[in-house]
Amino acid sequence: MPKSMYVKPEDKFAKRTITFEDIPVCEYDKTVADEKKNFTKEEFLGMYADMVAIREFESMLQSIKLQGEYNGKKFTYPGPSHLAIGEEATAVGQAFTLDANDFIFGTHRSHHEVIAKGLSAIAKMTDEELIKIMEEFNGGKNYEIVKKYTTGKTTKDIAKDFFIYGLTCELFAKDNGFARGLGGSMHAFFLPFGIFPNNAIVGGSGPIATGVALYKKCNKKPGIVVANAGDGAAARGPVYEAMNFAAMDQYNELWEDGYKGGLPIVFNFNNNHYGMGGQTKGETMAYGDLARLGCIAQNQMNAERINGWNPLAVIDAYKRKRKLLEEGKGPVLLDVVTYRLSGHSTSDAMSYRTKEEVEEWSKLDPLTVFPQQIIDAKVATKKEVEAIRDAVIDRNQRMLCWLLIWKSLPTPITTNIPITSKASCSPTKKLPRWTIVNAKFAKPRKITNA
Ligand SMILES: Cc1ncc(C[n+]2csc(CCOP(=O)(O)OP(=O)(O)O)c2C)c(N)n1
Ligand SMILES: [Mg+2]
Repeated sequence: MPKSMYVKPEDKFAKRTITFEDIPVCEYDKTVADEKKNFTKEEFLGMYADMVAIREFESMLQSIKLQGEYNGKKFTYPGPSHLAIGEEATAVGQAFTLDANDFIFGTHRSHHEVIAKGLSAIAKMTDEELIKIMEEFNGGKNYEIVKKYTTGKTTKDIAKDFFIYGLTCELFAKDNGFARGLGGSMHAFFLPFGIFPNNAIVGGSGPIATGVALYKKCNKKPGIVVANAGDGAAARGPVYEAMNFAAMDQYNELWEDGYKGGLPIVFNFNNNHYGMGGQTKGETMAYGDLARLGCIAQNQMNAERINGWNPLAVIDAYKRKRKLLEEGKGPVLLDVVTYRLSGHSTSDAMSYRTKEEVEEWSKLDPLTVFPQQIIDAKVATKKEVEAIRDAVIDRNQRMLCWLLIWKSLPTPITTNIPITSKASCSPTKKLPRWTIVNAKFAKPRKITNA
């Protein structure tokens, strides 16, 4: 109620037109060859490696969920499985520019965002920082296991094993999970890497992330906040409330110097065109294009629609939008075009879309297109690209070996048993080495979209 803002009748009744700025749609269309000078070979291959890490991790879950096995080893996974097969480039592009001071919040479908953010944080942190995190988490228990069984030669490789192991344990409800196995697939998080808890309430990330962005602004903390949400979440009231809260006029009109400007937050809509079986554009929504929703704010939330199947397009957008957020010109809305090749969950019969539609998208699968661009641009050879894929598959297999070892440990609700106990729960005996050898898997296999 600022009396300084006098409500003048003649202003309120004045004849005028409300205008809007054009909203860019998929303007960035560069390839690896076009961007060869702006990224290193390591960076291009790193993007691909992280995309494969996600695809393979989720293919593993899918295989265990549907067939009860992964590469010949039997497992059960009774938890939820909202896979993001097809949406990997979207997450990797987003995470590429983010560091541990940038916080992400997610949804029921967020394994991809978690993995991408974790691997990106590892790539950016120093060895000392990573070792400290590994030593401190869970009283160092996870690090002990990782050190013992990792094949990683560098601290970063060991940290990747540590990270994927903690996530795997979390999903399989094991005590060594990042939330002691109590959160599971839809609530995974790891704060040291800036990964905040995901949330199965559609649109739930919006208001929570906005609160954190307000905290960052008021306390002048570094970094930005990303509220990941699906296109279906754009129909949810709390999401609009959050976007309005993040863009309120008072930040510019009334807040004192040094604190002016909208909140440092990106409302990142992963627009896969479906909310379960409902098609958003044309059916359940009124927006035509999701990016239009930015018009709830005077700065149109710097809204833009981008190609989420090109990691380079997502990186480009995040670099530009971060600058705006740092200048106090937030919030930002990104309508990130993507597509899930898998079902809404593994029990989805996909009766709401045709086989032809999925096949057409499959032909553009970033997991095929991006590595081919790397090879065509002579950034790396086919052999180098394939070696990356094999290493990732090998890591997943090792993670499951480790899980297999600890598989008979009770779930966290009942356990206090030290982690050094044998699979049979003998409290003291250390695991014999042969358990690992015995648990070896078949040779790396080809990645499919199945
Ligand atoms: C408030 C709320 N309503 C309904 C659901 C059930 N539900 C779970 S996922 C989902 C669809 C969400 O679609 P979208 O936001 O586009 O995300 P996507 O699944 O496509 O990644 C629905 C309706 C829920 N979890 N929370
Ligand atoms: Mg959706």
